[in-house]
Amino acid sequence: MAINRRNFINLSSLGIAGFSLQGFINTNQVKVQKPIVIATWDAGINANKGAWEVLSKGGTALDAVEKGVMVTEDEISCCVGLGANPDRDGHVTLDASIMDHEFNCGSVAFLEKIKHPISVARKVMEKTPHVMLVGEGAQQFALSQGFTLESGNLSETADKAYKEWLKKSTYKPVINVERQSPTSQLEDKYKAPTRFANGDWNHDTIGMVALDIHGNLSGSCTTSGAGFKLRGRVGDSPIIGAGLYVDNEVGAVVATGQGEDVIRVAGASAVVEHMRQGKTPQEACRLVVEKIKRIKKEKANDIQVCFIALNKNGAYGSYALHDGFNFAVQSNDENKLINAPYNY
Ligand code: SD4
Repeated sequence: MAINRRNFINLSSLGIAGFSLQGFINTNQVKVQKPIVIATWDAGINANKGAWEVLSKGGTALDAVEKGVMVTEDEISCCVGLGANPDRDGHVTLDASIMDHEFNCGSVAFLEKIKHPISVARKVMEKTPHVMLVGEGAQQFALSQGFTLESGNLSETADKAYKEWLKKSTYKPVINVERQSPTSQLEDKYKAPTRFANGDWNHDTIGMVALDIHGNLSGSCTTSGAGFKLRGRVGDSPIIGAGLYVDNEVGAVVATGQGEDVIRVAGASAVVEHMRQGKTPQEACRLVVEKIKRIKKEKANDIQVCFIALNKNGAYGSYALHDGFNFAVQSNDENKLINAPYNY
């Protein structure tokens, strides 16, 4: 049965136990919503389209999450791929990870001049006995696999932003407070109102999790990390268990926001474990966000952390520390942006 808005409304008005507006799950009679893909931020709309081309033809979640985030890596945005903002020394350095339904995983960190870090991460997973390659070694490996070395020149947008940053040269990561990036390439119909615009937006990520028609989950994550970061800084996105985790018996989770604080709590893995204990995807995300808030105390005001989660039944949910995070959901040919619930 196609799960659409009318089914949601009918079921909810009947008060069926276990029905949840964050997805579709009936605990008495579980219906699996598949295929389905969800991705972080407004860039997730275009990324989902890439993933849906694979999923709608019966392709695997693994292929879908790679193809999906490649769309964002190709877009000139401030935060993903080679067009992104550089580190404080003026170099774009990229982190990415991918994980399938059988605990296979691969990642790259501090990778330079390679266009599709997510595909290098997949090669690490499939062609090496390792999980993670970094820096020069990751680049050498990429070249050995046929990837091309790109110029390393900053995109026009990043060059402008870097020159602006150099005037102050302060290192103060700023939480993502806007629902759309200044360089958003979304069609107007998807654009959400920008709130709390302060002009300081400086980091972002595309993270994606998908459930395919065969009932398998996979996830991917790719980013330039925090804009104007210290050279060599690596965030949560390439750390399996922090930025990304998939357990096919339970669910798949990806994180975005202040990576250091996601790493501290093994964020994505922690969300999966809460789902294993019976929490809904949204509750599981909320519990980990609240833990980060407790740990950070008053410093929680200054950071943003967000999770999106998809369980093995295709129910999804999200939770953010602050207002301003949204994510895109594609299923049954509908692709929509949802504002995540938040703590503050
Ligand atoms: C990082 N988590 O490198 C990434 C950045 C991010 O929204 O997701 N920004 O810390």
